[in-house]
Amino acid sequence: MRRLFAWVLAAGCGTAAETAHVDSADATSAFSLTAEQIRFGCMVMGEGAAAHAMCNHGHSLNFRSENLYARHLLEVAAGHPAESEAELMMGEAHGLPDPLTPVLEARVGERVRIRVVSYGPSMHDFHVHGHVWRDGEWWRDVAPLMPAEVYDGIEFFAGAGAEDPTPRAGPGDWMYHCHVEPHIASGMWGLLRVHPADAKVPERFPVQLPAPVGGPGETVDVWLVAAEVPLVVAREFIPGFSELIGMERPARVYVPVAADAFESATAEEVAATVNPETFQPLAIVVRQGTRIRTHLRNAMAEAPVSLHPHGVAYPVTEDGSMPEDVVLPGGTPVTQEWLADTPGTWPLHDHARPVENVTRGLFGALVVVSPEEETRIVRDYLVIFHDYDMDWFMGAAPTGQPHPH
Ligand SMILES: [Cu+2]
Repeated sequence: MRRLFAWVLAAGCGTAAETAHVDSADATSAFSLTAEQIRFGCMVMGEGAAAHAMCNHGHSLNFRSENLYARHLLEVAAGHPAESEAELMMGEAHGLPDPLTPVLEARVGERVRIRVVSYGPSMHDFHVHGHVWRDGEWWRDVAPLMPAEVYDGIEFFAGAGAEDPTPRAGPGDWMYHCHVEPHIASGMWGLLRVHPADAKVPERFPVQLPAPVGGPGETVDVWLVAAEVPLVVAREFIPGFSELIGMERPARVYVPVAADAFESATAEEVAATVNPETFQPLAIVVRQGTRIRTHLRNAMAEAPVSLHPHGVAYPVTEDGSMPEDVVLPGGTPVTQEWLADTPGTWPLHDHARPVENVTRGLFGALVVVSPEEETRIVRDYLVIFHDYDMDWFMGAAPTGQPHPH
């Protein structure tokens, strides 16, 4: 433990007596840190206003945050060398479970597409290990995104090249993450799991995007209820962790429902359809040329909600950001209709109270697929980078108050 103490103290986070102790080999029960000290790996950034401002946001992927720094501390506490974090970036290293963040899966040689969307106040930079992709004249393995920016040109053969299915990286667990380093430490990473080419796998992996629906001339109805649901967003590796962030977060999300449940389902019934450990952001996936007709109901207790799309074609009355587009709690549902004429990945989010609602989870994506893409892509994934502001969930900023930073 001397090494851990030295590392923590070097970052200026208090005295040894306050920082950490390990009483037994059972690290999960004996390890403890104060909330301030484990604050999302902020120790690695030092102290002061800048560190606080960056670390005070829970850096998340698809609602979930896997704190690499907490995993590191746990491994060190269990007696593993502290020098390297590399093993943590692989699945099941030292018996640790897979990250809560999406595990993107494919077999060697299957064509993978990753669509990245960014929400929130930060800049992020998508990076995946072992793979490159083609971007016009350039080969790339990083893609920077500003807030509300989309980068959906990440395509490669799993375990192989961008344009050649000959094995290159091979099977295994490959880390993907935001390359803003403090964001890795505080949760913004996941795994690309490449199975051997002959592995028996499900036809569709759990977080894979659904197959596109609709087509030219067709109308697809989407029934959505905005609801407050508890989501499991982080893991309590270390006692005290949940005191800081809560393992469950009272998220606000769009929940797709069946047409016949749209008007009648109670807030509790809608919430009951959500698995808090696996629920993913809303993804409406259609073929190019489809008319999308959304129906939005508000089952939340107090927040107004709307649905504002990017990229699709519509008259101004269907924008989702006008006063008449807002659905009040218990209010009359709003129907909107858009033409998905442009292939790509498009943000889709609340515009009734965007700072608070989008921070809490009212976002998703429209995915418009061309016939050629539908044939080409075998495994299609959506990764949403976002930050949930800890102050909202720590009670520092009551509902409706201005953003504290
Ligand atoms: Cu980032």
